[in-house]
Amino acid sequence: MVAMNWRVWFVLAVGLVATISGGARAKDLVVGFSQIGAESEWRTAESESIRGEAAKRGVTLKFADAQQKQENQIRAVRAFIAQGVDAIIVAPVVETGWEPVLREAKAAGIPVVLADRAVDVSDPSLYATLVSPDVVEEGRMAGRWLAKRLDGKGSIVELAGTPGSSPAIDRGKGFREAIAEYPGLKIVKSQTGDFTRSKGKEVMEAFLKSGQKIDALYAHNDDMAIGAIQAIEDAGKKPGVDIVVVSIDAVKGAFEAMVAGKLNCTVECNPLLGPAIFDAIETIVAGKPVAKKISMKERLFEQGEARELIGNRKY
Ligand code: GYE
Repeated sequence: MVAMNWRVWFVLAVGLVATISGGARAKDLVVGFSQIGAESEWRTAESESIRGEAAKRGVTLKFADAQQKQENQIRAVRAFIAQGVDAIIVAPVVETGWEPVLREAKAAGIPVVLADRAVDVSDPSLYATLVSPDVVEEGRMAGRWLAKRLDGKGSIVELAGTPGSSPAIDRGKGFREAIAEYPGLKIVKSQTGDFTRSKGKEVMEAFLKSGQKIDALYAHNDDMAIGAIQAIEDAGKKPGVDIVVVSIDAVKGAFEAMVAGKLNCTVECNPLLGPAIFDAIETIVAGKPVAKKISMKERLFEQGEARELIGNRKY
């Protein structure tokens, strides 16, 4: 047994050093994920992407659905800390109110990766990175497209996302920035539809009943636009023709609505964040630096190209 030569010892020693310095390998990781809920097609696609990527890499994922409530998210994060997970993913429903629980995670030495929505904290070291599309730019893209389509004049109604959430704030901001150059374009009504089809429909019904002249609808996500399209049809008008409709996400449902001629344009927001999130987590637990924000490039899709592209859509 003493016959192990220096070569064998060398291999064993290298293996040991690699294990220690490499930290936990992907397949040993335990990661907690506090998801907002399932309010939209987009959100469901994101959950699937994160779950699928965890399974692919052999990561144990603890998934907690917050049903749209921040207090449920805070409770889930505290439970993950108590369980001593290796990392925590949070898709924060709103921007504010995160400091205390993020401090607890930091004190426990557990890195937090934010998925798709930003938080408003005074100390940026409270989270490791934000993996998210550029939501301000999405709003700008929708605004620029609509300004062109309306030739710089018209009355716009806006269906905003969840109040206090970063995509609602930033998509509102980006859009206003883009249309500011056109004094003939006015946002005549703006109300939240909470990123859901049912609320989008309900609020659009009220907009239509108000008697306000409406040339276009800007919805912060496709689901609200799809709900609103139903309301427009119920009111005896043609969505996509009598009222121009532009929204954000580019989910399958939006492509179907474009093929049907009811939605005019959707700006892509990629929900397939799983690979980028777990790349970041593996880098962080290996003790290497990551960028504070990890974004992806996106484009918009118009009605005319929907039929050709719908078959290739992954979400
Ligand atoms: O656009 C919307 C959703 O946070 C970027 O949340 C995300 C948004 C997405 O429910 O559909």
